[in-house]
Amino acid sequence: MWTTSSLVPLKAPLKIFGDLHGQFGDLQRFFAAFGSPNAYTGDVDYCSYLFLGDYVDRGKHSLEVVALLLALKICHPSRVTLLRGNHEDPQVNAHYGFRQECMRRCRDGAHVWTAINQVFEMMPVAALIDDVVLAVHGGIGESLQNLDQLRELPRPVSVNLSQRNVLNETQTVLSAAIRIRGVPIRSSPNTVAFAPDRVRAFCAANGLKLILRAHQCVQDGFEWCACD
Ligand SMILES: [Mn+2]
Repeated sequence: MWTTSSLVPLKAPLKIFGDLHGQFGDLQRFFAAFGSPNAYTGDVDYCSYLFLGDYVDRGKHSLEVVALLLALKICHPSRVTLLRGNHEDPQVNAHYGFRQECMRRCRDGAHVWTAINQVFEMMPVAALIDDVVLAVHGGIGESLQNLDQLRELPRPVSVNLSQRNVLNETQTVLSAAIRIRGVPIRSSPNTVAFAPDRVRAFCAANGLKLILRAHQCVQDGFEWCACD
């Protein structure tokens, strides 16, 4: 992760996974249904895997999700990309389950929790697929203007998402939420909303066809937004 830019260049074909949130069973089901990064039975020789962040918290098996994804990253470094989500932050995952899981299940839980959060600080925040699809966990917020701003984001970085009113670009990309007409956004101090007009303008200015994101739950598992 250290050797790549904060905006990772990727090539299709790709399989892309949204928030896992400690649901190791769901990750196993996805791999069983769609193939896994496996040199023997899988398709990792011609297909890449992109995970959009929020590996920990909420579910009961954050440790298994993180351990498996990091092992896959080590086995297939150029084929597996792990982006950072807003829960890859100690200020957040101390409160939504990951810290408690480490303390309960590991002999030296505090050390495990701290060490894994140090890995999170190294994760890139965005990927650019075939130069035309931007993938991020949260979105583009209100202030992001171009892809160079993403490429230049510093790492390792502690973003402290719990802090009010001091959003930097990394925080914005990780926690931005899209405002869909008629659907209110759960307001929190670190939510930066962006609307379909921003999506269209950002795509036009940067030669993009699509922004691909996770972070917000939708009824059918995926949803199109801001399409003409
Ligand atoms: Mn999220």
